[in-house]
Amino acid sequence: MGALAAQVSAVIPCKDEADRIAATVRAVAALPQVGRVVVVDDGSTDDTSRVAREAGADVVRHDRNRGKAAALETGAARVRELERADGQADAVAPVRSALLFVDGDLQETAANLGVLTQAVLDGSADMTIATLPAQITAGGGRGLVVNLARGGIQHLTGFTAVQPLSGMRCVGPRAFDAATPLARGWGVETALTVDVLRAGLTVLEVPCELQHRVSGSDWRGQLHRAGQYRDVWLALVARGWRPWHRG
Ligand SMILES: Nc1nc2c(ncn2[C@@H]2O[C@H](COP(=O)(O)OP(=O)(O)O)[C@@H](O)[C@H]2O)c(=O)[nH]1
Ligand SMILES: [Mg+2]
Repeated sequence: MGALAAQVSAVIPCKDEADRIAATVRAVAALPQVGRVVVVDDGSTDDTSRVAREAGADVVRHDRNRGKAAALETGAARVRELERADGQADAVAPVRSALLFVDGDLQETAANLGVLTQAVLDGSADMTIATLPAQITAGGGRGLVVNLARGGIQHLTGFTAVQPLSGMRCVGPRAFDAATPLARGWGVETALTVDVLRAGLTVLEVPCELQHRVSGSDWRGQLHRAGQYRDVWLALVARGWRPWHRG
C-alpha cells in the first residue's frame, strides 16, 4: 500500500444492499486515495455480508439492526483496529486516516467520490460533503426532512447546507473527534455538520456525480422519512435547537 493509498479509509454502512453493494465496494476500492474499505452490515436479512466480502471489503456485521450512526461508529472503530494491526498507528503518535463515508447504494457512480478527498487531504477542509445532481429515479418526498435539517443547521451554526442529509462525506480525524459520539440513527449527518462547525472546523460541500436509490412514495419510503424526521429532530434538539421558542 503506497503512502497516498493509506490516507483515506472508506466506511460503508448498509442494510439489505446485496444487489448493489458489490459494485459500490469495487468502485470505492479502485479510488487511488482509498486504502481500505470497511462495510458495516447493519443486520441485513439478505446476502449483503457475503457479497461485500466477495467484492473485497472488510465486513463487520451487526447481528441486529442498530441504525446508521452505530454502523458508522462500528466502521470507524474497525478502521482504527486495522491501522493498529498494520503498525501504521502507535500509542504515542497515531497516524489516522481520513474516513470516507459512503452509502451502499451508489454502485458504479461511487467511482466519482475522489473529489471529496482532496480538500481534506490538503488540509483546506476538515469535512467535505458531496452534493448530488438531480437523480434519475424520482424521489417520493416533499423535502420536509431536508428543510428541517437545513433550518436547524442554519439556526445553530449560520451555515446553509445545500444538501444537509447527504451521507457521502470525507471526515478528517479532528472532525470525527468533534462529532463523537455520533448522533443516533438518521440524525448523524445533520449532527456531524453542526458539531464540526461548532468545533471551529471547516466544512465544504463539493458537487459530485452520484446516483443512488431514492426512497419512493410508497409506505416503506414514508416510514423511512418519518424515522429520518424523528432522528434529525432529536439531534437538533440535543444541540440546543428550540424551534417552539421562535415567535
Ligand atoms: N446502518 C444502516 N444503514 C442503513 C439502514 N437502512 C438503510 N441503510 C443504508 O443507508 C443508506 C441510505 O439509505 P436509503 O435507503 O438509500 O435512503 P435514502 O437515500 O435516504 O432514500 C444506504 O446505504 C442504505 O444501505 C439501516 O437500518 N442501518
Ligand atoms: Mg439512497
